[in-house]
Order: sequence, then structure tokens, then C-alpha cells
Amino acid sequence: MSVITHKGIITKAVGGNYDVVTSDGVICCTARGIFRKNKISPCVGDNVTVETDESSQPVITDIGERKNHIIRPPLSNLDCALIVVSAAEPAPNAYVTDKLISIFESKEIEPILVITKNDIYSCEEFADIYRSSGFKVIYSDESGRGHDEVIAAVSGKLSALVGNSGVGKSSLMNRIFPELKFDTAQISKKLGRGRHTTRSAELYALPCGGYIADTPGFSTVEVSRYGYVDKSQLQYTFREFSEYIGRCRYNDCVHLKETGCAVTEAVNSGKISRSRYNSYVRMYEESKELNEWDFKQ
Ligand SMILES: Nc1nc2c(ncn2[C@@H]2O[C@H](COP(=O)(O)OP(=O)(O)OP(=O)(O)O)[C@@H](O)[C@H]2O)c(=O)[nH]1
Ligand SMILES: [Mg+2]
Ligand SMILES: [Zn+2]
Repeated sequence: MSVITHKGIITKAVGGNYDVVTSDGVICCTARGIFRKNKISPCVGDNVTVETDESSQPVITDIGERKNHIIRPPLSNLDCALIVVSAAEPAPNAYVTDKLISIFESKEIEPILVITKNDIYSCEEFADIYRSSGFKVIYSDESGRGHDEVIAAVSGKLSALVGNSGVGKSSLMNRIFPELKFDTAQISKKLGRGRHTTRSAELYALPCGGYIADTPGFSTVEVSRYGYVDKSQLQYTFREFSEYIGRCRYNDCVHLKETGCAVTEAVNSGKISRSRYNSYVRMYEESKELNEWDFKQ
């Protein structure tokens, strides 16, 4: 009996069944029990080895080393996170945005902001905070504005759309893939049903290479459980702090109330956004209460 080995990427995972895209096409398979024993489950984005033979169901036998991993929803090997923020309904929330940015920065996933619903509201001030802090900000709405910029930002990469429920992630997927029909719903209907419209993550192949996943949204309260950045590392996840870190009077400065702090001086002189700095302080305080183990898979 001849066993054939294939290499590929998991694009869909539902109840222990996986779709793996290989050079020989999509293979539907299950996983070996050994992964359960080692407390690791294959997930969307994993580079895997699949074995097929004539008589039994194809099975995943190996998971390649992960570049990074997020747990909500389970996704591996992301290059880029498109953080979707709507200009209104729901209103932009700087703290939620900054928290997501820090989590992605800590995993070396490039955060890009996509601002939706500009056809009805403007949020220039919010966008400016992020542009001036060193992030790419794209406006994308139902008028078709920003479409080419979104495609250019994600082509050839593995990306996920993340953000609050109702910001328009699935609507954006519908603009990228007009032939597919992603479920979208008005906020009032989402609340009425008491759950989110999108419920799992699946990778879709982009026309110019790479993959993108829609993900279920979360409420502002839930973002506190989205991930964890240790307080010793937190300052390094604020990219605009980097040119000031090391220039404070005290080597162990954590940029809160210390005298001679180069970071707080930069905030006071308007070189660092106060809104971003306030998020840093809040996250620093909160990280004292959080336990890293709550965020392990
Ligand atoms: N005016 C306007 N409405 C939008 C835009 N994008 C999305 N919407 C509307 O916002 C509502 C929510 O959109 P969805 O795409 O379902 O939001 P989602 O982020 O996928 O939500 P979850 O799946 O619950 O996380 C729908 O009624 C959309 O029609 C936009 O750019 N402009
Ligand atoms: Mg959705
Ligand atoms: Zn300092």
C-alpha cells in the first residue's frame, strides 16, 4: 500500500475536519490523535503534512512550526491583521484599537487600520492618531473607496479581519470577493439575535496570492480576553515610543510617574498621542491583574 505525503495550508477547520490546500488540490482530512495528547490542535493557517493512501481517510501527520498564533479565533502564521473600525455604529474605541494593536505587535503581526462607514460619518481625528503613530490607515466603505489599497495591503500575505461586531468585516469581504456571499447583518438584528453574524474563521485565496480570513466580531467588553501582553513587554508594543525608550533618566523607567521620563515628555510636547499613551497606562494597570495562563491555548 503506497502512502503519499502532501504539504499544504489549513484553510478551514470545523469539528475536527480540515480543508488543506496543497499543490494537488484541496484535501479534506482529519488529524492524528497524537496532537490531542500533546495538547495542540491543528488550526487555520497551519502549514501541515497530510498523508493519503488508497484505503483510508487522509490524515494530518505533522504541523509545521508556527510563526505566531492567536486564540480567538484560532489562527496561525498571520502576517497582517486588518483592524476594522467603523466611523460610527459602533463608534470607534481607541482603547480597544490600541489593545488589539499591542497584541498583534507582540506577535509580530503587522496591524493595519481599516476605517469603514465613512460614507455616513467622518472620523479624521481618530485616523490621524494612528497615521501619526506610524500605522497604515485605509478608508474603505460601500462607495468602493479604498478597495485597491486594501487589496494591495494584503496581496501575497496571510491576513485576518478583526474588530468589534458590526464594524463591517464581512461587508468588506463581500467587496473583495463579490462572487461569494458572506452573511452581514444590521446591528439591531445582531443584538436581537444575541450573537454575532460570523462565527468561524476560514481562509480565502486572494486573486494576487495570499489568503484572508473574516473572523467573528467581539464586544468591547470581550476585548479584555482577546490576548495578553506582559507589562514588561508592553512599552515595546507602542512603536511610537521606540525613539524615546532608553532616553529616560532611570533605566528601569516604565513611563508612568517617573521624573525625567522621555516618553511622558514626548506626550506633553505633542510628539506622542495622548490617547495612545492613556491606553498604555490603562493596559499597564490592567496587566497587573491578568494572568498569562488564562491566555494559553
Ligand atoms: N453605511 C455603511 N454601512 C456599512 C458599511 N460597512 C458595513 N456596513 C453595514 O454595517 C452592518 C454590519 O456589517 P457586517 O459586515 O455584518 O459586520 P461584521 O463586522 O462582519 O460583524 P460580525 O460578523 O458580527 O463581527 C451591516 O448592516 C452593513 O450593511 C459601510 O462602509 N457603510
Ligand atoms: Mg461578520
Ligand atoms: Zn520613561
